[in-house]
Amino acid sequence: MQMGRGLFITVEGGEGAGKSTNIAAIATYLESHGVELVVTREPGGTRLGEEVRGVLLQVRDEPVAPMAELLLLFAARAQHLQQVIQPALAAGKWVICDRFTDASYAYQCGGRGLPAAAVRTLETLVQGELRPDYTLLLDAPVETGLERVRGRGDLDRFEQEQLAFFHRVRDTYLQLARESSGRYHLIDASLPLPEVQQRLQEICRELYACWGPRHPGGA
Ligand code: Z5A
Repeated sequence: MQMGRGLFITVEGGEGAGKSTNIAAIATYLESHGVELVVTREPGGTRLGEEVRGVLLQVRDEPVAPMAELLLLFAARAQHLQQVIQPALAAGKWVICDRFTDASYAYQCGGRGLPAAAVRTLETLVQGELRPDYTLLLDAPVETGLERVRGRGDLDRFEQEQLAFFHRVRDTYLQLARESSGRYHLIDASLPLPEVQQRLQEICRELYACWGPRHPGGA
């Protein structure tokens, strides 16, 4: 990581793993310790990105080509990086992003069957050398997560996928966590919320101790 730049943390997981709920708790914890923070999400995070998100999540009467889906995600990501993520990191702020490129590996490669090389090529093109410093993977059995979100009403285009799709997504995330164990923190998101949040707080405490405002290389 470059000296003086902020920490780039991504939060990943399947449907209903608790990303939104827990990001709010993480942000409260870090901000109360004086960390300047930008909380954002993908797809989204900019006006253009939020429009792309609408296009991607909307249920359509035509099949969406997996490559078209991937390119839309990376178009939104390019805008997000230029407009939000890179300026924040350069200003020494920490960025917490609800999903990032690992979601493209999990959903578009694992879920939809695109080759990982396609994501790797776009990753290099769009991000250059920027990669998340830490990734918090909220992992729960597929059925547990779906049960949590399916109580919410109308399902979006992803949520309407078959069970096998979500199993492939989860398997890909777990494989990424094994391959990049230095970057990944795996959290059992099937536990009761207070226990999940306690574990996340421990991780944040460690990150703060290493990279917090008082650390010489920190924000
Ligand atoms: N996508 C992609 O395909 N490729 C990419 O590169 C990117 C994204 C970046 C939208 O993302 C879609 O974009 C996503 C993948 C695709 N597919 N889908 N669907 P999203 O992150 O916005 O969508 P999501 O995963 O569906 O988010 P979500 O449904 O909002 O889930 P969540 O944020 O992980 O969960 P939550 O809202 O915090 O919690 C859900 C409920 O569970 C809520 O009532 C909580 O109170 C409850 N909850 C949370 N944790 C617990 C625990 N531990 N116990 C009990 N109840 C809990």
